[in-house]
Amino acid sequence: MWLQPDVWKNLPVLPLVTAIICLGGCTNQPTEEQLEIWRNEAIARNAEIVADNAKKNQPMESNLVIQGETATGKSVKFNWQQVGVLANTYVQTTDPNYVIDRNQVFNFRGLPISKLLKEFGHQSNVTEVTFLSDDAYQITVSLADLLTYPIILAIANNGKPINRDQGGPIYLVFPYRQYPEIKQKYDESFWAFYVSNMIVGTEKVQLRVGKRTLNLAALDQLPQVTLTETVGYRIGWPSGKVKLHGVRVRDVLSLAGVQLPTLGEVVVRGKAQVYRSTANPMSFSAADLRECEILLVTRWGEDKQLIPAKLGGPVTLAFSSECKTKTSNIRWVTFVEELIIQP
Ligand SMILES: Nc1nc2c(c(=O)[nH]1)N[C@H]1C(S)=C(S)[C@@H](COP(=O)(O)O)O[C@H]1N2
Ligand SMILES: [Mo]
Repeated sequence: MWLQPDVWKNLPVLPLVTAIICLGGCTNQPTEEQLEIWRNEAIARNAEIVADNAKKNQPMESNLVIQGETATGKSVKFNWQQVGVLANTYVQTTDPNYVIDRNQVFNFRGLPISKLLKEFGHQSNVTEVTFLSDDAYQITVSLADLLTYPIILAIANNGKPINRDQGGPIYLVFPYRQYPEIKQKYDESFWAFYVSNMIVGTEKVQLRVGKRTLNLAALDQLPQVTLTETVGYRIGWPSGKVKLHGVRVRDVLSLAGVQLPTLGEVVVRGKAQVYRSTANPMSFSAADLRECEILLVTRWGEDKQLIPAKLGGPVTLAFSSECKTKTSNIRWVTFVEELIIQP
């Protein structure tokens, strides 16, 4: 019986090589013909990888949402075409993430954040703005700096859309060349790739559960639980254990009048694209909720301060490191917006 070609491809290479060599009398030298076949296979596989990467690197389209403590408190969503229209500001600067040549100057075109802030306003207590990316990466910049310097959400570089491997389609760019002082304050880690949300100050708690939307006062009615844990994502927080205060996901479900079926799951949706994937959702079973303290936290520290956007607030999913859920890939979720019941 002959193996089908696609079966060949999936076999481990080494045993196959040994087998073929031994058929030909157990020398250690593959024949010229065999080498030629392997060479062609390698070339074909390589072409496949190159094509695949090219596809992944297509500049993609992205929406941009501006929200939080804007003048009206409402959020605005721009589609890709509207983003393009707003991108009327040019910044010539080096790019600290262009490691091939850190002195090379690029001409970025993007949306001027100072103008967006003036257009949509901000409440008087606001001191910072947080940018969130598709991969849930987030960085926070002071409002004063955003109003002072031409910091832009770039969508083009030297006249071309920005590929994903260069931080596109929307890349936060700082005017390093014109304002060297900005470089001291905001290093390359502030150049956020694939930005999707600009959060002015911190949003109000608005948690969608089934048909209900719960605010902070509603969550505060539930039994309060404190978890002392090292925060499960790499932003803003003090290192080591911190006190997190919130409510149990299972209590939130009952408050909203939602029943979780015995074999059902609750999906925790965060704002970032990675938390909205339907293929790989962050979900917990009824058993997880029963056996673990899975919390939605809104406050932290000894003085129970509200969790600001800078730390992934106002609502963050947290659970104990001792919690053994059936799904091992669960992570802490920032900017939790919705609990979805799946039967
Ligand atoms: N969306 C997003 N932007 C990001 C990051 C990231 O993980 N996600 N990493 C930051 C950091 S820490 C640095 S140093 C630079 C370069 O990151 P890289 O070395 O992972 O390419 O991009 C910044 N922007
Ligand atoms: Mo970094």
